[in-house]
Amino acid sequence: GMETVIEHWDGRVCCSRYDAETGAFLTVAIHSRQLGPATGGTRAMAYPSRELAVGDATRLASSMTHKMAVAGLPMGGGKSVIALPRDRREIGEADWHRILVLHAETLATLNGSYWTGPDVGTSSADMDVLHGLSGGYAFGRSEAAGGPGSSAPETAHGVYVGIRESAREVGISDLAGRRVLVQGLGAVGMDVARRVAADGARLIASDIDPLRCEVARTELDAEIVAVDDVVSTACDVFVPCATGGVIDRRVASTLETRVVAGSANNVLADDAAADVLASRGIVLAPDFVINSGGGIHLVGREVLGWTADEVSLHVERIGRTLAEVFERARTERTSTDLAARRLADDVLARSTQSVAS
Ligand code: NAD
Ligand code: PPY
Repeated sequence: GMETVIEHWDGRVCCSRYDAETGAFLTVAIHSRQLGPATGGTRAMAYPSRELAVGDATRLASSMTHKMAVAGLPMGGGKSVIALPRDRREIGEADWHRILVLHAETLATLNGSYWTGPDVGTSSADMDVLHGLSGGYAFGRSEAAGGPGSSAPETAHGVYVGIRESAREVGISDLAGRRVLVQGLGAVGMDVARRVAADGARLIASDIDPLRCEVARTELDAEIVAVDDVVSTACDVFVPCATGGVIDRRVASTLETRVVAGSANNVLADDAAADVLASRGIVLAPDFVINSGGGIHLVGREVLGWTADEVSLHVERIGRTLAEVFERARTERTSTDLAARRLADDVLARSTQSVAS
C-alpha cells in the first residue's frame, strides 16, 4: 500500500495528475530547496502501480538533494516520474507530445521552484519541448536548441573516475585483467564499458536488449551474461547502470564482487543492504556521489556558466569526494552509504540559506 511505499518521504511537496486520454500518471516531487531551486530529471516508464511511481519519485527526489549537496552545487533536490500505461517505446508520437504538454504545464505552475532534466525514458529533444512550453524550466536541451546536450558522457566520466577510486580502496590500482561487470549498456553503461575496456579490463556485460549486448561483444570483446544471472556472476567490480533496486539484503549477502560502483540511482533496494555489503568488506560507491557527473554537467553549464573543461575538472573531483566518504566510513565504522549521507547532511546543516527551504 501507499504507506509502505512513501513512508520515507520527508520532502516539501509532491503533486500528481492523471490524464485519462493517454493513461499517463504524472508526479513531481520537490524534496528540498534549501541550497537552491529543486532539480532532478524526468523519468518516463511503465510502473506496476501509481503508488510505486510516487514512491520512486519521492525516493529519487531525496537522493537528488544529497547529490547536489555532496557535489557542491547550489541546487535542491526534486524529480519527476511519468508513469506510462505501457512501455515507453509503445507510446505514439501524439500521445507522447500530449504528455509533455501536461508535464510542462506542471513545471510552469511550479514557476521555477523545480527545474527538470533528462532521465530514463526522456531525451534532450524532450527537454527542448519542455523548455519551450514551460517557460524555460528544463535543463539538458539539445545543442541545436542552445542547450548543453546529453548528460550521459559526463555521468560516465564520473562513474569511471569513481570505479578507479573504489578499486583503489580494495587494493586494485590497475583495472587491467580485472573482471568488470557492467549491467545495462545504455547511454552511460556503454560509455563506461568502453573506458574500462580501454584500460584492459575483462569486460562482462548484460542488457535486456540483445543488440546492445552484440555491440559490447563484438567491439569490446565482452563476455555476455543473461539478465537474470548478473547478481550471481563473480567479478572484481560490479557496475550497475540499468535501473535501481538491484541490491537487497539477500543479494548483498551473496554478491561475488569486491566493489559496487555504477550509475544507477537508488541501487540499494532496502536499508539493510548497505550494512551487509560493508560487513562483507565490499566497497560501495554511494550512487548519489558517483553518478553526479551528469548533474554537474547540467547545473555547471546552465546555472554556473562553466565551460565543458570546467565541468570535466569538477567531475574529476568525484574521486576525492569518494575517498573522503570511504575514510569517513572507516573512522565512523559505518557503511559508505551512511557516511555519504552524513557528508550531505553536513553540507545542508552548514548552509545558511534556509529561507526558501
Ligand atoms: P539508458 O536508458 O540509456 O540505459 C539503460 C540501459 O539498461 C538500457 O540499455 C536498457 O536496455 C538496460 N536495462 C534495463 N533493464 C535492464 C536489466 N534488468 N538488466 C540489464 N539491462 C537492463 O539510461 P542511462 O542514461 O544510461 O542511465 C542508466 C542509469 O543511470 C539509470 O538508472 C539512470 O537513472 C542513472 N543515471 C543516469 C544519468 C545520466 O546522465 N544519463 C545520471 C545519473 C544517473
Ligand atoms: C540525476 O542525476 O539523477 C538526474 O536526474 C539528472 C539531473 C541532474 C541535475 C539536474 C537535472 C537532472
